[in-house]
Amino acid sequence: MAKDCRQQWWKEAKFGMFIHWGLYAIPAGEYKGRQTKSVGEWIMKHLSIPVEEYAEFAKVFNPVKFNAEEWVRLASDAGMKYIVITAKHHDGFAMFKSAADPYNIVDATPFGRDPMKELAEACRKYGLKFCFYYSQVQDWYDKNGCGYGRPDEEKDFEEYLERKCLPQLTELLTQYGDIGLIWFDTPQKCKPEHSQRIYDHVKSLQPNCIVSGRIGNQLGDYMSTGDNMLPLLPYPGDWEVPATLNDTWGFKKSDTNWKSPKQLIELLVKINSRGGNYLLNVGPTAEGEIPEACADILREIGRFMQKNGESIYGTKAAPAYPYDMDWVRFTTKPGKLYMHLLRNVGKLYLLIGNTFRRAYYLETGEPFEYTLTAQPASGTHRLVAELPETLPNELDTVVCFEMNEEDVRFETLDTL
Ligand code: FHN
Repeated sequence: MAKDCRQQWWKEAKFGMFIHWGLYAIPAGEYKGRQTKSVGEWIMKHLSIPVEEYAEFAKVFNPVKFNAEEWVRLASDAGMKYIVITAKHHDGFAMFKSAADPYNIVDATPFGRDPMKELAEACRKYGLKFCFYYSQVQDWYDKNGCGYGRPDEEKDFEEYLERKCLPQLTELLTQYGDIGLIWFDTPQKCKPEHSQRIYDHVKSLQPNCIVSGRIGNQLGDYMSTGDNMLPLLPYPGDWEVPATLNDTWGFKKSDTNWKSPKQLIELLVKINSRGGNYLLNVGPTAEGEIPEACADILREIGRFMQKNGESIYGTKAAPAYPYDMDWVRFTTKPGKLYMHLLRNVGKLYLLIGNTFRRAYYLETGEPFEYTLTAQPASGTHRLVAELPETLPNELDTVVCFEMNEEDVRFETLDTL
C-alpha cells in the first residue's frame, strides 16, 4: 500500500545523512587478527565475539575528536537536510544517556558525554532535522533481544519491549527536543501488535515524528527500500533509499571503496527523478571523526548542490522517466522541468508542448541553445539541441525548461 509520510519537510528534503556509529568502530572490521568479510557494524555476529568480550570495547571507547558541529556542518555543506544516527544498533549499545539500561555511552565509557545532545543542538543551530535510528527487535546484548545467543523460544520479547525498547524510545523522544523521524530496522518476527505498540508510543510522545517503513507489519509512514536498492516501477507513495558511500555502514578501516562524487550525484538524481529520498551513510571512526576522504567527497557534492539545489529540493518524479537512458534524468516542480545531463550525447531531441517558454542552464542562467520546429501532425514542437563540446558541469549539467512539466516527451534516434 502506498504511504504518505504526511510531513512536508521530509518530502522536500530529498537528501539526508545516515550515520552508523557505535562500539563496532573500535575493531573497525578486524578482531584478534581476523577480518570480517561483511559490514563493520555486524562484526560481533560475524566473528562470533562473545557478549562479554564485545562489551569490553565500551571501557575504552573515548572518541575525543568528536565534534558535533563539524559533523552537522559537513552534512549541511553537502546539501543534506536531515541526519539519522544510530541511537542503538543491533549490538544493543546505546549511544545516548539511558536510565533504562546502563550499557550506554555516558555510563559505560570513559568518554562520558552524550553525543546525541550535542548533535541535537548542532542540528538546531544549522537548521537540519535530527532523527534517530533504533534497532527495535535485534539486540545481541540483551537476553530477551533478538539475536542474543539463546533460542528465541526461550525469550520474552514483551519483557524486552517494556523494560528496554519503549523506555529508551521515551528517552529519545523526550531528551533531545523535536525528532524528525525514528528509523526502525530489521523488524524480523515482530508481531503486528508489537509494531503497533511501538508506532503508537512514538506518536503519543511526538505526533509529528515520522516512523520509517522498517517498523514492520506495513505500519511505517513511508516505504524504506532495501539497502542500496530502488524501485524499478513507479511507487506512488513516499519512499527512501538507505545507501552506503563505500561498502559498509559502520566504520571499517580496510574499506576505502568510496563512490565518486559523480557516481553519488548520479544516484541522487536517479532516486529523486523517480520520486525518492536518498539517505547516504557515513561511518565515523572510534576517535569520533568522519574519514577525511569521505568528507571531501561530500563537500564536492555540496558544491554541486549549492548551484543546482533548485533541481533537487522539493522536486517530484518526472511524469514518465526514461528507464533505459542513463545519460539523462528529469525532476520537476510546478511550471519547471529540470533535465539532468549526466553524459554528453552530442545531440538531443525532445518533443515539447505549447506551454514551453524558455530553457537555460540552471547554474549559470545562460540560455540553452536549440532549434524548434512545429510538428503540426502531433500539435507539438520538436526541439533539437546540439550540445557544446564541454558541458558546464561534468558532474551533472542541469537545464531548466520553463513549461508545464507534463508537456515534454523524449525522442530518441530509434525508429520503430
Ligand atoms: O542490519 C542492518 C545493517 O547493519 C544496517 O543498519 C542497514 C541500514 O539500512 N540496515 C540493516 C540491514 O538492512
